[in-house]
Amino acid sequence: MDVSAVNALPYEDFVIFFGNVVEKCPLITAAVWAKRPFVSLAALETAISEFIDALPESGKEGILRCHPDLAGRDLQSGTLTRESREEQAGAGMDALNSAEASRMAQLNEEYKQRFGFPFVICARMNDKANILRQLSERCQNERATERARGIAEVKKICRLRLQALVLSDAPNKL
Ligand code: 2AL
Repeated sequence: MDVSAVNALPYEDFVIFFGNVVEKCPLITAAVWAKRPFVSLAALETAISEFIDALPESGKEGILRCHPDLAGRDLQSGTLTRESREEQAGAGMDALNSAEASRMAQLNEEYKQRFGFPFVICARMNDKANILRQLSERCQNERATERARGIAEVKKICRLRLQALVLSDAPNKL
């Protein structure tokens, strides 16, 4: 799908197609539709990034709270979004041994207790060992540092989701 095809999408289709580039935040996609025409896919990504940056800190934390835990309840109950399921499986989150699973659950809880939002990391850019190490290290940070770090990870996830969508021929199915 090239950028002219993206620019030609009515907002209903645009939101269906790009609505989960930020996990469970179709409002962001719906808002940036009004910024068309995009000169490139990178310009669409920039529009999303700028929208997020303009939110108050409470809005940024809201975005983080829309993310499922890694190896958490949604993975176990099969209720992850397709994108999240693929990302988590790619990082081995669906194949943790019992020691790893309980460490992950314990650290995820500790992180949420401390910050009031979940630990977010771009799973496609990390493996299991790296995720566990970063989760443990990042529990020590300040809240504002973690809010910014989590949002930076959301943007990495968004970039990879956008690329996957635009490279696929999925729009033909709209
Ligand atoms: C996720 C997710 O669902 N996909 C990803 O890359 N990271 N969740 C998370 N809490 O980091």
